[in-house]
Amino acid sequence: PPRRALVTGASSGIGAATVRRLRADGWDVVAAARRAERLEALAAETGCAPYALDVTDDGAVAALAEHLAATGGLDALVNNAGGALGLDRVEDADVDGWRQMYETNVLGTLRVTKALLPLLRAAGTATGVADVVTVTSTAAQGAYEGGAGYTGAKHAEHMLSQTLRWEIAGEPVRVIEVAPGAVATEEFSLVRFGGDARKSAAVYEGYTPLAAEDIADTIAWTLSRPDHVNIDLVTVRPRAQAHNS
Ligand code: NJP
Repeated sequence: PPRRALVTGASSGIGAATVRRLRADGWDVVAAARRAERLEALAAETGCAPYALDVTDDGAVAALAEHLAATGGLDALVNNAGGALGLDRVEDADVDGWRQMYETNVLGTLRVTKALLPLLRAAGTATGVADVVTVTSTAAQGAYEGGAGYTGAKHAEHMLSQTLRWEIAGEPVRVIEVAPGAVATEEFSLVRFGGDARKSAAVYEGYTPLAAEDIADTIAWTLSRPDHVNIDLVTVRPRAQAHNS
């Protein structure tokens, strides 16, 4: 039977591209995010299963775990929901923006990973391997002006991923981290640059950002390694991006 993956933050950007790629690779895919109408369109296009989910909602995440348990379990989790808010200098920081960013990126990834690990462990035991992939950022690799909230959140996700790997080493669940540089998505275009992603990024930074498909390719590659291989951390950045913002 096809293996089954859950992608969070599947309604746009890297998540939607990952759903398309995994479907093309023959996976059953549950596509989760808050914007249900976008998921319906993605389902019509790709045959994925749409699932309305807010990763900041404990009850909703528990219900997701029950749903997956009752409908065939889970072989791979892609923790992708997240984004950058409050890209301000520390002295101008918006505390509520930071709270929301940590709730989504850090605690969202923790909540979903905790809730689904038993299912992944069961699938890995039955089939040989299961996977947790977390999308962090080059922002987890250094400081930049205005980035304290986002770099902190992505550092926390990085440490969650690295720590979990040690804690469950020896079990049939791989723990993988994919760290993108600048990717042309809604986050990149709307939140950071307020316009067309590729154009504004090129003007702003002087280079062409990655496409969401570049990261989807990387995620699919990590999942397709032989069972005994764990890709711990892959950084993918635009060729000319020389810093971590
Ligand atoms: O952004 P975008 P990306 N519950 O805005 C979802 C990281 N990253 O693809 O809920 C559930 O197109 C939201 O869905 P919705 C970045 O930090 C990016 O660029 O419907 N889902 C949407 O599907 C993030 O972790 C760049 O609003 C929630 C998705 O998240 C990941 O890549 C660079 C949610 C965001 O899609 C994907 O971001 C980098 C919630 N509470 C790392 N809140 C980059 N683009 O340059 C949001 O290094 N979502």
